[in-house]
Amino acid sequence: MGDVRERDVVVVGAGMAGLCALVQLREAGLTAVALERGDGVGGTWFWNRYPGARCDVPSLEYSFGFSEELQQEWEWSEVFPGQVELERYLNHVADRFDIRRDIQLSTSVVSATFDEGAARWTVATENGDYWRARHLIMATGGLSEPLRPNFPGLEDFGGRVVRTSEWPREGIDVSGLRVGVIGTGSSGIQCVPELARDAGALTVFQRTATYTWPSYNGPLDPEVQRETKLTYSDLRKAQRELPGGTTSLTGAIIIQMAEDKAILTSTEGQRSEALEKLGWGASRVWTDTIRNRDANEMACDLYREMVKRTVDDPVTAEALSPKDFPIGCKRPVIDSGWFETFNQSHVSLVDLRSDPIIGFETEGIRTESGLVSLDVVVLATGFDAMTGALLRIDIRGRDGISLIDAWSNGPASYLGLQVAGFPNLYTVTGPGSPSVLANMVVGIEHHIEWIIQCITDLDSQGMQTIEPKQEAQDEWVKHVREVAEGTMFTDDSCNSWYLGVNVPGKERIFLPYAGGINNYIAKVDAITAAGYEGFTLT
Ligand code: NA7
Repeated sequence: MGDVRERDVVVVGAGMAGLCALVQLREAGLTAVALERGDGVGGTWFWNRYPGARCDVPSLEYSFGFSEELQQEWEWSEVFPGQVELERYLNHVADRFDIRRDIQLSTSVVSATFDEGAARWTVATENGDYWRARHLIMATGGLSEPLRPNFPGLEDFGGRVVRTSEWPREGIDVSGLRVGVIGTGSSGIQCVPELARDAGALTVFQRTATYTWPSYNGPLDPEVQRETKLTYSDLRKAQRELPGGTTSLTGAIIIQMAEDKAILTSTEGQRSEALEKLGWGASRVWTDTIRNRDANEMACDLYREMVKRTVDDPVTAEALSPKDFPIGCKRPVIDSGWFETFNQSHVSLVDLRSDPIIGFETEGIRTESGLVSLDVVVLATGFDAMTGALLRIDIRGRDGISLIDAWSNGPASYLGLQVAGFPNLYTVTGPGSPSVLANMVVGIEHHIEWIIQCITDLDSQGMQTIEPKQEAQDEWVKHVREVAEGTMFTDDSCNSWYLGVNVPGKERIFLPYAGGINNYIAKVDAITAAGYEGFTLT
């Protein structure tokens, strides 16, 4: 082993969670380093720089609340922040709090091993560096390990292939080019209208149609921003008291969209009225669609009616209408002109259900019905969510047990924060925590606060390690499963990345905690107040 550098804490990742951790670790008087794979900070907002990349939580709420000065001085320009603005914001955070000196960029962590005798983690990087620390914070992000589907003949393609999650900094000029996009999740749906603007021809290859709602994004009213800032701490408090961690009604959190109305008992007249008044929103305002599949199907009908009204070509409209799974099973997407884009004459859809991809050829993509000639192919094919980035690293806890083995039956954790057998290892917004089901920034800040409080408490009590008791972890895993049961998240027809089914071979397990971040925070607070109930401190 070469040079080994020592800190109190090693943080893996310098995205939102890593930056938040560094600022607060420094304030708590702890030494830390963040090891970051990218050559810049920002995590998700560093990598996903494809045209149209935008957050689905409003900017005033998708921002840090840990510093009053920061939230007062930063000015957001749009209701929903785009990637460029978010990356600029996160760079500002790094500069403002002078944390760049604690960040080592272009550094991929390959392994982390717990030394029981010394109660230290040793972290090895691809560059051959070693770091030792008492605590290891995995701030690796929930959607940071891209899926790389193996399309036959991909290497033979004569054009350019680019992933939305690895979009080049200098951008790609698609002016006049024939562009193909594979994948119609958030990333595909966001980039298609933007690419269509310049492309000579655009072909979208869709395997599953998506429920997506217009974001109605636009410039942020300066008066709204000013007023929000007058009582920002109230807003931050309110976020933690709501299931989705946001007060926004247009955000991604479907559970908050429900008014006090059941669709099952509604009249046809009421449903038509909802369509006329609310348009796309008509499919999201009912209380009984979250747990009742029949109710949900009625809301889906309203949704499909809107697709029909928006897309000119009936065959394309039919193919773009989601059918076999309920609203709310997958993460709702917000878009800027997705359906309208298909009314442009140079944009076409290939429905892979009826016309599957056979493979790539030099000229383009061959489907059963023929060859689509292409210059550029954009892969918007998603991520190995929530566990991919953790399991890519060879993490070994007590007795050399690997996280891969510990999670061979699915990711088990206590509170989504710690794993039995892996002392002083923390998974920020890990599986088993609300994470992707709530405003991520609220989840991140809450976890970082908890971790730093925990380290401080250990130090003041003369303790070296903390880890969950097996029974407490088992109970939590059971609770996470029970909370999601009976919701659309776990409906048999649901094939979401929340369930891991988009990854070949990944066990079908619902990964995040669906009980609401408000309830989650209350539970964590109670456990902490009871002297870290369910944890072993040594
Ligand atoms: P998603 O939501 O996982 O979407 C990936 C898309 O790629 C989805 O439409 C997939 O179809 C499609 N896909 C994946 N593999 C293939 C293959 N082999 N052939 C054809 N199509 C394929 O990822 P995103 O990046 O869009 O969004 C992830 C999250 O980021 C999003 O939920 C927001 O939270 C932000 P499928 O549906 O599996 O049939």
